[in-house]
Amino acid sequence: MTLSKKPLVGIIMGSSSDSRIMQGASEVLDEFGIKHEDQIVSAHRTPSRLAEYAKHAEEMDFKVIIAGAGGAAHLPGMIASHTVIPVIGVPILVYNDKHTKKLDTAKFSAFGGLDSLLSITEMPSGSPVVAVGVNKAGNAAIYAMKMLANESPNLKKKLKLHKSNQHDSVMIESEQLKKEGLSKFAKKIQID
Ligand code: RP5
Repeated sequence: MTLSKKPLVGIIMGSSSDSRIMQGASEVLDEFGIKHEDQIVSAHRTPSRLAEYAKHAEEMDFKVIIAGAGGAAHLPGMIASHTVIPVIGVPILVYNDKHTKKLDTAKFSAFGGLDSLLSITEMPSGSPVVAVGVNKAGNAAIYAMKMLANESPNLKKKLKLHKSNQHDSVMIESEQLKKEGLSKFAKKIQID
């Protein structure tokens, strides 16, 4: 499988407001040099386009689709019902608010993302969708690459390096914590 010439991953989202979260998937794929094609496909506002997109994804020979949606979150399941390409759903917490730039002042789904998580994972038997955690678009990208890595030793190597880098950064932090003491260390950790 050629991993660089054409997009292997299709990223779709139900609304432009989802792009703030879904960009997390593109960032991770870009970091690993995996090409992706990104589109907005609304299950409720563009239902016919949804079916067309599924055909397009098959024509493009995408190996995996990452689909993010908030609220009732029909998009991942409906795409999965139109194609045999595996679909990874990203349940989205913030939605229906295209004008707020800051996430902390944006509108949230009434059920805190649990609505979209359950909607995506509770597909009836026969048309499965896997899901990552709420807003975890980056994890969807890592999972997609794990699937692609079955056909690419080079990508597998990169993912293993990514794992060992994660290990190393925890070791560095742990050493620092041991040296400074917990109270001093904790004061320095800023959560944005
Ligand atoms: C879902 O409902 C979208 O994925 C988005 O998260 C939310 C709001 O969509 P719009 O009101 O922008 O159509 O379909």
